Amino acid sequence: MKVAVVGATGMVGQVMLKVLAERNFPLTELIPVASEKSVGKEIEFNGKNYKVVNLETAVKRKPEIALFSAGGDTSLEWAPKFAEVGTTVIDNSSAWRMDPTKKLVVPEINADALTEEDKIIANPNCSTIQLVLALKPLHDKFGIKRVVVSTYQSITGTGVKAVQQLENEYKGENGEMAYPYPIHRNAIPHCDVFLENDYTKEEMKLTHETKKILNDDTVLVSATAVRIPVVGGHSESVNIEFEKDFEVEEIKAALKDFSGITLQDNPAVNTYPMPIYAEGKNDVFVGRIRKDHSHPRALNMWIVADNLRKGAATNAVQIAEHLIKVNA
Ligand code: 2RA
Repeated sequence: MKVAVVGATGMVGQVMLKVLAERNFPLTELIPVASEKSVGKEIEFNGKNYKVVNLETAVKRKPEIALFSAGGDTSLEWAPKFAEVGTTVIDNSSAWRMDPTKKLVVPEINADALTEEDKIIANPNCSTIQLVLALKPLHDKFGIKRVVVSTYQSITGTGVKAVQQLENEYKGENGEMAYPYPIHRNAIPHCDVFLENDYTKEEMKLTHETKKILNDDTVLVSATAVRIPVVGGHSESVNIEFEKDFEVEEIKAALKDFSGITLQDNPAVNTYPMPIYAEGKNDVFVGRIRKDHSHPRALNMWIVADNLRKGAATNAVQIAEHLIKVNA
């Protein structure tokens, strides 16, 4: 199987390659795609060197699958061109997520809805994936009325420029700024851009994408997205109001049984999820599960995941794995 990775030299693209290799994805030929300045560079994958090519060349090679992480504009222009030659595109940008004709997929939740007709599949936003994976088993069992989420997001979600800014600030050096303010010793309540309603795009992605993936517009979601000087992953403090009564043990059992979730919840021995330990892992980690004592049917919990893995690359590769399974 020929697989293209569009954006192969970027942060998510590099993790896509790592995850493809780790999971022994059955590809016979890798087509690494990047901008003109990287064309001709060699990328080593599973002991073989592949030359980076541009998008025009990659389309002509007609890969069966193309994993995209190259920004919305590139995806809007090129995903249809790949689809026209029969490629199935799995796109990590926000370009297609809310398109009513495109599926927004977290495999453990809604991959079964995919058919051979789906030639452009949207990978949800990283902060949405980890949230909705934890919500799904609880929504099925107890009916979710409302979610209030505050995120504590890794700078890797912004990209290399942000990581460089933090390193410069550690060293007391000036340099290019990825954020309007210093990120070292700071918390910036501003992820992506502000909209007319005074929410940021990141916050509205959590609201809109969660409804689409759960396939339930009645679920109310209110979000605050904050950037913090952390690299390992995104953390989220989540308050959930349910339709039905519940016991914490029932919540834990529902989470524990759901694929892709690891419970880390034993305050007596300081056990709870943290990005420093989630980094490099593919699961979504849930802990600090406790009743909200201010409401009869509400719960608080803490969700952590590596935003470059389950939040992007691993979820995309898992969609590709599902496609192989169903088309086998
Ligand atoms: C962020 N979720 O963390 C966005 C894009 N990866 O900045």
